[in-house]
Amino acid sequence: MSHRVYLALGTNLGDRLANLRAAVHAMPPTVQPLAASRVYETPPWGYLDQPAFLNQVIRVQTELEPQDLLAWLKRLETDLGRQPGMRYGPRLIDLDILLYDDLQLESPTLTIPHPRLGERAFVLVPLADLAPDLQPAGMDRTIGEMLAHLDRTGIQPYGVDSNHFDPE
Ligand code: PH2
Ligand code: MG
Ligand code: MG
Repeated sequence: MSHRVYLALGTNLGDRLANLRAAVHAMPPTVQPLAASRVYETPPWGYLDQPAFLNQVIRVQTELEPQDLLAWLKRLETDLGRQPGMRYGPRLIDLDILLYDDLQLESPTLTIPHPRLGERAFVLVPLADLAPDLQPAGMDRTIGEMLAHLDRTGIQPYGVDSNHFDPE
């Protein structure tokens, strides 16, 4: 069965745009990107003394179950050159599962929807490019409604608009 999944991409080390592109192109054959938000430059959140991030959200179609998808994403982060580092600290590439169909899942290694989704403008701004009216499982507001309550100061579209595609 095919699942519809939203992934958050983040990077603040090296050639950030190349890191995002490499991640999208290196998805395993079982994970097909269907749409991509614009790329945004975003001020660091959580730990402030680090370079600005680029963030993007993509919609993918996959047959992988959540834990298998997570394992693939972790491997891809490592393959792309990510080194272990501090929580919320600088990273070459971060690939997080935001939403997986209407699934609600809580396990020691994975929580879906992403537990801090609603607090993070750097996730909601790109997600709203693709799905402003989507109401995540177990939440009482849409992406657009959650975003209206957040400070999006300093978040700017970055680079060329061809990063953005959404055939729907
Ligand atoms: N990721 C973090 C911590 N802080 N800040 C921004 N702007 N973008 C991120 O992707 C990000 C962050 C840990 O995953
Ligand atoms: Mg993250
Ligand atoms: Mg992560």
